[in-house]
Amino acid sequence: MGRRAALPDAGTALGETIFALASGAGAAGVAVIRVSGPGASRAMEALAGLVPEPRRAVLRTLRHPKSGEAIDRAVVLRFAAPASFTGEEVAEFHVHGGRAVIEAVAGALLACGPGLRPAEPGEFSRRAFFNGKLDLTEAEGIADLVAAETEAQRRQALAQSGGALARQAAGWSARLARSLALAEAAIDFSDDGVGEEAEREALTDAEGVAAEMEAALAGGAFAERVREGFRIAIIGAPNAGKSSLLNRLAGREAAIVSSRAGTTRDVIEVRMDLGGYAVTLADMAGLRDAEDEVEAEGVRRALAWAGEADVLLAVFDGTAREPDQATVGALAASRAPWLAVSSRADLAQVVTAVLGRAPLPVSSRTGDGIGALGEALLAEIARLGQGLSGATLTRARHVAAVGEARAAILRAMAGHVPELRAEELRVAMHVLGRLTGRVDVEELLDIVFGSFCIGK
Ligand SMILES: Nc1nc2c(ncn2[C@@H]2O[C@H](COP(=O)(O)OP(=O)(O)OP(=O)(O)O)[C@@H](O)[C@H]2O)c(=O)[nH]1
Ligand SMILES: [Mg+2]
Repeated sequence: MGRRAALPDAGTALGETIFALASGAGAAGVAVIRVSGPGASRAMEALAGLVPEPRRAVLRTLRHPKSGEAIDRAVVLRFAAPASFTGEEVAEFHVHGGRAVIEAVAGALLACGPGLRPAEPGEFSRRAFFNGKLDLTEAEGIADLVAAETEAQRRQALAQSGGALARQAAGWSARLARSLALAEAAIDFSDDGVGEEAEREALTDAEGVAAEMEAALAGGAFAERVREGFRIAIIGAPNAGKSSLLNRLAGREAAIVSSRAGTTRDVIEVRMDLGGYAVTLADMAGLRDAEDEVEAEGVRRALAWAGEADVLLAVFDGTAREPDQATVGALAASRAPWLAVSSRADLAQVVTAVLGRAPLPVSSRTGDGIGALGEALLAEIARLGQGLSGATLTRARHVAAVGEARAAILRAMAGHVPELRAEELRVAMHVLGRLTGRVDVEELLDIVFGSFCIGK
């Protein structure tokens, strides 16, 4: 697969040697300081007094290259170009993970002389990209893997960093290239009857690609949510028990609870891991025509947040004679799936049905029903992903590019002028190239690598 970008941009001085802490900040058993570039072996020689065989770990005392003072005993390891993460010469110092040790190693590396400097955020991955080790989507997958907090995020990021989307896009590109060749043949041979058949074949193939893109786009929203977290809005009447439920689910007193109706005004978001999925659970103002100006603003914000939610969790006061009508109305009007609970299950329950469904009884006081609620929420989230083929479009950028490419193919299929058809297929390929970084990449690099932390 030809992954090489057209040209390195001016901001990437590939001749320089960079270094950074590759492991996390804060005291730890081991910290890894990574050096990449043509001066990596020289830096290792200067600090460790030897350049070991590639991929052979050696225990050495690191010393300051000028003063000779011992810094730490460390495992040193090197990788020879191009068989390294960046594709360059790479040296790694595995030191004890204390702040002073890390500072001293950084100081010693700087003392090695010019040409060795601290890395910018994302610079290691940027170099890997320029050296053809990763395409843009794989680099994004690595950033996601580093940021992954839940199982679903980890699995998705691992697939992406391993090239799931890169392979899919490359497959589409190759087929479009063939369609384009046929479309061009149709133009060249339009006079001798070969044209029509070639053109039909070109379109059938492109049509197949467009259909696959459509399936990927359908899974895109889900994949994006896995990455960013599903949004669950807790709605209900004032005093229904929303904040108590949030606190119970979160396992901490995130929101103020009181017997006064209209306590919560701001939207209170809590991030949690729900059975492997990242979710943002939001408690909000109770739905009513509030007289109080501040509460009315709270209700407005609640409705706005709920309008964007992936799942609505409606809390009905289980001891009330009637389910709250404002909440029932919100559920009836919602596009998102919803789940109803009746609160205060430790007291006598009266509410039996909401829009024809039995609400799940929960008690935030005793914890009864909370486990079942967690499972029901998880099932709703899993249902959102049902029937979707491989979730590969994990970012808005991917969804936009594939959507654009698909639109171009559809225009190619609808058009009647062979020259314009070929041009639309070319547009589709170009857009796919931008997705993986094979063309037109410069403007994208800062977006992709800007979110990396230093050392990645
Ligand atoms: N017995 C019992 N009381 C509960 C339960 N859940 C909430 N309450 C009580 O109901 C009252 C209202 O609870 P909140 O959680 O503040 O209700 P809310 O829906 O957030 O109310 P607003 O923020 O005003 O909209 C408080 O006095 C809680 O202690 C429960 O499971 N059992
Ligand atoms: Mg509240």
